[in-house]
Amino acid sequence: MLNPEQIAQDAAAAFAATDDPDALEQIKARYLGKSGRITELLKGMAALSSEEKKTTGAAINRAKTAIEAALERRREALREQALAARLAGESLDVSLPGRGEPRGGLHPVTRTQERVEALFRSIGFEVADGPEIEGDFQNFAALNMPKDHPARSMHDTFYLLDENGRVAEDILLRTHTSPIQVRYMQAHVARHARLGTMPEIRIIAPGRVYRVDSDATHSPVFHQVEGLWIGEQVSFADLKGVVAEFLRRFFESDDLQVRFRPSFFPFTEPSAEIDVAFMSGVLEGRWLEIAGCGMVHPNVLRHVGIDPEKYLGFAFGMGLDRLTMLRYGVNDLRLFFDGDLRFLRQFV
Ligand code: 2NL
Repeated sequence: MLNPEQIAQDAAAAFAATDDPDALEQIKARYLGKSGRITELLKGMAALSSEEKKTTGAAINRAKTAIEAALERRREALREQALAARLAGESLDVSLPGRGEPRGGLHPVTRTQERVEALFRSIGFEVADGPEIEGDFQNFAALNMPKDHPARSMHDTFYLLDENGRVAEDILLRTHTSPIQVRYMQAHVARHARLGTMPEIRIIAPGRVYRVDSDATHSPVFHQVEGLWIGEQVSFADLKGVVAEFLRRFFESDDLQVRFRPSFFPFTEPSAEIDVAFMSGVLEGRWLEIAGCGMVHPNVLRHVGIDPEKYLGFAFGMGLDRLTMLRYGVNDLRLFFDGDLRFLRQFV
């Protein structure tokens, strides 16, 4: 019969001789497996006397424990070897120069919007917001635009489809930012109904709007800002003062010329178009249409629950894209929507 101690020494030597974890487990089977050397020894004990069984059994068990310990030590050593090899492969040179993070920047139209918001906040206007998917009432009906108004046609307005894939006459992409103001007025009226008084409304409503229109000067998505001041004593003179002062501050030009021409909008009466003329630069002396405005139509006030006999006010609207083009000297509207970094980087 082979000496258990000798078998344990053989096993330890065999474990030490391999660097491969899988091979190590194979070798283990040769000693501790079903037909391994230790197992064979245990089977051979059947023939021994009970006195011999005691001493031989103890020797075999010592050998088995020694083999298991040697195996565990070798497993641990191989694990450490593998980890060390992996870490060496992943070594990092912290002295290398960094790759750098490209710096982001705001879109020029966003910069214009933030500038407009800051200027109006500075004279006491609040900035209002609302959904881009709107209802017929908020976008059209409340604004005194009757059912047969051309702006409501599918040639001009993006309508959404219902769950059956049919055009939902009632759900659309807002065609202007007016519905933000309609919602604001409705909420304002509801909030102050109990008090019997109504604080003034002074808001601007900037945002993205949509129309079925696409050429060199029109994009199906563009940006507007509208303004609204409702109170008991708000006049067309206030409108002229606020808008002219805003435009002079926006373009940083104290001598900017501003003129108001009679016009028509369904939601204002009277209505006017606003033109500006710069006193210097490439556009010097040319009148440019920049905004529309007017006194809020009594029907609009009625639709949102404001008594037009007690309150009145003015509203105006202008294109943020157009303001941006004039301020930065951009001549093609489409540049704002292409996402070309060669263009956009110039504004960072
Ligand atoms: C333009 C003209 C305008 C308004 C927008 C307005 C909003 C309400 C009530 C009455 Cl809630 N009016 N907005 C009024 C006049 C003109 O925009 O040319 N925009 C680019």
